[in-house]
Amino acid sequence: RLSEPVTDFHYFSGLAFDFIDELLLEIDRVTKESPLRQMQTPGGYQMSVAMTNCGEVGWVSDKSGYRYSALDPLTGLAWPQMPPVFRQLASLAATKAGYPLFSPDACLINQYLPGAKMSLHQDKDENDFSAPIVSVSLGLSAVFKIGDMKRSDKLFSIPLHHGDVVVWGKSLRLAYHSISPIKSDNHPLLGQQRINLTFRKASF
Ligand code: MD5
Ligand code: FE
Repeated sequence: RLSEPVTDFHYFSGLAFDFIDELLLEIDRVTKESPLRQMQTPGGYQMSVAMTNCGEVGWVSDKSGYRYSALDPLTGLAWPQMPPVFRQLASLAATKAGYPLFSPDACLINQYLPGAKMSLHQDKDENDFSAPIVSVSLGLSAVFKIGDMKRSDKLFSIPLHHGDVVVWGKSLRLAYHSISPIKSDNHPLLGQQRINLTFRKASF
């Protein structure tokens, strides 16, 4: 399927630029309510990426596994609501990519400090694989790598920069992917960090 470099991948360079100020304000609000935290993997490691969520459900990991949860295990409360500007940007990108009905119920907020990475994995904890995933990159740049259905498949590199929005279509939903360790640098707006917003339809 991916013998040709990645298809069903829609890259909108700088699409988030007009939304940045509002996005940063809302990220502050969400992370005050449900703080960023480094979750434990089922294997007992601590992830280098710090995470939180907003929306009806949020992705969590601990010793008993990965899953979506309606409650934040740190606060015991529901996750913060998904801010309208988040929804607006996710819908705009999904519509441009040919998914006008995309209606995310989960937004994972990933914070990468220099050195943080996300090892090769598949996103398979969602119930609805017919929906795309929309991801918004803010702050420091990253190298994203994507393969195919097998861990051993050849990887293609895609640079992700501040303001970029990517829609991963349904034919890529189960492709292996990773984020290489973030290089130490300073971003004029976000400082020494990369933030990624990942919008998903997790429940049916
Ligand atoms: C990131 N996050 O930049 C990425 C953006 C995650 C994760 O991978 O699981 O939190 S999402 C990129 C993505 C999602 C689903 C499928 C594919 C890529 N893909 O098929 O390549 O923090
Ligand atoms: Fe992923």
